[in-house]
Amino acid sequence: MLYLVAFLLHCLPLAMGHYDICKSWVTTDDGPSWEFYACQPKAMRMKDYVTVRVDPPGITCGDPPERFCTHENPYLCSDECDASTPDLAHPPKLMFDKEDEGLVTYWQSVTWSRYPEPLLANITLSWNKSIELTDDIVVTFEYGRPTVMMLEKSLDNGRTWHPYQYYADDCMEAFGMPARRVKDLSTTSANRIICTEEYSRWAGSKKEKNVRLEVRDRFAIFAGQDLRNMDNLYTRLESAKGLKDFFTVTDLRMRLLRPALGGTYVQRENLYKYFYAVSNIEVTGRCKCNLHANLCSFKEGSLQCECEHNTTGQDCGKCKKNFRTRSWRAGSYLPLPNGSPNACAAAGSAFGNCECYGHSNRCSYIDFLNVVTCVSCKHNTRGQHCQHCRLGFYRNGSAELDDENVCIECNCNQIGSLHDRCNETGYCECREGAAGPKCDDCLPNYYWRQGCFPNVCDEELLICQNGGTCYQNQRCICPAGFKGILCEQSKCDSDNKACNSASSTYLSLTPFLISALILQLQRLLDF
Ligand SMILES: *[C@@H]1O[C@H](CO)[C@@H](O)[C@H](O)[C@H]1NC(C)=O
Ligand SMILES: *[C@@H]1O[C@H](CO)[C@@H](O)[C@H](O)[C@H]1NC(C)=O
Ligand SMILES: *[C@@H]1O[C@H](CO)[C@@H](O)[C@H](O)[C@H]1NC(C)=O
Ligand SMILES: *[C@@H]1O[C@H](CO)[C@@H](O)[C@H](O)[C@H]1NC(C)=O
Ligand SMILES: *[C@@H]1O[C@H](CO)[C@@H](O)[C@H](O)[C@H]1NC(C)=O
Ligand SMILES: [Ca+2]
Repeated sequence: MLYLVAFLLHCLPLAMGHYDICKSWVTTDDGPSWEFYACQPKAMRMKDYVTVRVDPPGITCGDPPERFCTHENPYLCSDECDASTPDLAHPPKLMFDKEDEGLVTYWQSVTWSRYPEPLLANITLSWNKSIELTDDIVVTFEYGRPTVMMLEKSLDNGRTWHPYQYYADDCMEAFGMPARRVKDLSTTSANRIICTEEYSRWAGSKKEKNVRLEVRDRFAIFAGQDLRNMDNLYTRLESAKGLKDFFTVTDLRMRLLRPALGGTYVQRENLYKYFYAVSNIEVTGRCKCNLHANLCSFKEGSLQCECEHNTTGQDCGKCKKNFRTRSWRAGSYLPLPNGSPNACAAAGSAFGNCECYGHSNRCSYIDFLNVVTCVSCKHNTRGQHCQHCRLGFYRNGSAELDDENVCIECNCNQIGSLHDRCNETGYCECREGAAGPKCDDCLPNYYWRQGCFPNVCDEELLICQNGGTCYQNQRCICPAGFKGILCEQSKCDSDNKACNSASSTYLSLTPFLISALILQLQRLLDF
């Protein structure tokens, strides 16, 4: 049986091509069952799914209509761009259309009439989906390629941008970078950001039209010419995270910084021949599905992986609900040639029957207790199944047990609370006088000073005696001749008659105040 499984594992995916299928129905001695494999979608022409934006506003030619010339024929300015006439308009969508044979269609910018102010344009392509490039990005320019441009990329739907490649006829002058070629890169520098002069020099506007980001040449560093040894490439993509990310994008931006000059300096007397014109942008890649899908479809305006292995999300980046027995993992190209699916698993499945609610990857058998228990529960959980919250944390009522946010820190005030544990609704246990869910408030008649202390006095009780005044609820400031916490004691000698009488008056008048005093003293002593 083992032999049969091994045989099937070995042959089926290979018969289909590399990582093309996610599962297959196989027959073993134990009967038929599913086998699962690491899988990825086919490469596609990504320009069919892109959203484009051209900046700044007004950079597209034709509004108002404008004449332009070519470098070959600089004084025969017979061409015209007019946005209101379909045949003469050059909107951005013409960079992505299917061209009928012989008819080249292109987006075109305004001419450089505002020279010497630079002629700048950004072309931003967005997919709202992570894409792994599988072939060169090829941008086709009509009427000459820019002398200076750069390519940027984003991995987070345009929130942050990073340089991808610099292009100039003189890299040192334009960007302060030495010129390099991808062919000269090595295995350790395959994801280096370079400046290249290969695509920016004047070669006649008809001859060399393309500007590339060389993906194949970079693959070839590992897979050899003709990309024969893809296994070696996949092994490298697996072990070097930076390398995989290098070929992954959600957005691309071309920053056009200086147009073609026709091999000479800018001629101020004829600025109608300087502009950008792009007829095609070819981006070939596959949806990034973390090796958990072999199909990627265009739904509701966005590409989406059709996730297998009980994963879900736009990139199959998490486990489906009820399949979070262990933490999510991307599928793996390794071991060669078929990889590992790293499928998400439901409770009670092959994972030794030990449910950890996705907070642990590992179970361990404890011999003397004869139990299997989760090891190193994450997300502040604990317990045999990571089903409890660690001390000092409480259960998030709106989160499922397999949610990363399932345990919330108690955050008890260290001074106001007895310990850092709390009850199921996050209430801490307070010391005397303290109050509030976190014990950082004081009860009425208490004041906060490194903890809650009982008020000795306050405005309403007017508890300070013999004309004493209350200071911040903490003590009575006594008039001359009186002392004590409530100024209840006379300072007079006992053999002074006048004093004795005053003191006895006080005693006889206010037995209530004495008991209040004793109460307050008791509180202070208890504390
Ligand atoms: C192009 O995008 C960059 C950011 O990547 C921005 O700094 C620049 O101002 C933009 N240029 C134009 C012309 O919109
Ligand atoms: C991006 O894709 C997500 C997931 O498919 C979708 O919910 C969202 O609406 C999309 N955003 C845009 C701007 O298309
Ligand atoms: C996913 O879950 C279903 C049950 O809903 C199961 O039949 C299938 O085998 C699971 N797939 C994997 C890869 O675990
Ligand atoms: C409780 O869990 C929900 C669902 O995951 C989460 O949105 C919320 O932020 C969590 N609450 C706290 C206080 O962490
Ligand atoms: C937690 O303590 C607070 C305050 O003592 C109380 O109101 C609440 O009912 C307690 N919650 C539980 C679940 O015991
Ligand atoms: Ca076109």
